[in-house]
Amino acid sequence: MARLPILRFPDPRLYQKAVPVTVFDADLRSLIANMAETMYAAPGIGLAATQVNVHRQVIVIDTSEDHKRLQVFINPEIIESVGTQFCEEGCLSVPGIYEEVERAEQIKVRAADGEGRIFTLAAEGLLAVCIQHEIDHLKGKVFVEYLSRLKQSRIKAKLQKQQREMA
Ligand code: GNR
Ligand code: NI
Repeated sequence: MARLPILRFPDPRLYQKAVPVTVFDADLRSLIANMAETMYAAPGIGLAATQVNVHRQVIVIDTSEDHKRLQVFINPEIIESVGTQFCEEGCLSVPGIYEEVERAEQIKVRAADGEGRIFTLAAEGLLAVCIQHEIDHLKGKVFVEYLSRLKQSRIKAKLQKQQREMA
């Protein structure tokens, strides 16, 4: 297992659209294991392959307290969404920024697991928010794009300053 470097907003590679997974092999299982390790180490409650510069439709999520409920979503699709909720979101690709975003309250998602078995899952609350946030990453969308342009440019400036200070 290995920790993978996470791309930071506004890295243009975060805007790439992920392609569906067609082969469920050892390579995919190793990507999933490395993404899980990277997410737990960060720490975060979700990670999309896009964030580690792999442009395939792979998501890992664990919203449990004890880090024992890893959920894997390959080629996920939201097939139903109901209601709205507002949640203060953060993102490992936008470190230190937390902003309120509107999402569906309840969703049904269809996906494959790491072995290629199709399942559907009903989710609400934080899990539903996280799934929507991760599916956005696979489409090349970062949560800050829901914010005003003024907020977006302030966030860009702040992260670019952070990067300069680290260099
Ligand atoms: O760790 C994360 N926390 C979080 C909190 C509220 C809404 C969404 C998230 S996802 C985020 C990890 C991440 O960046 N996933 O792409
Ligand atoms: Ni994110």
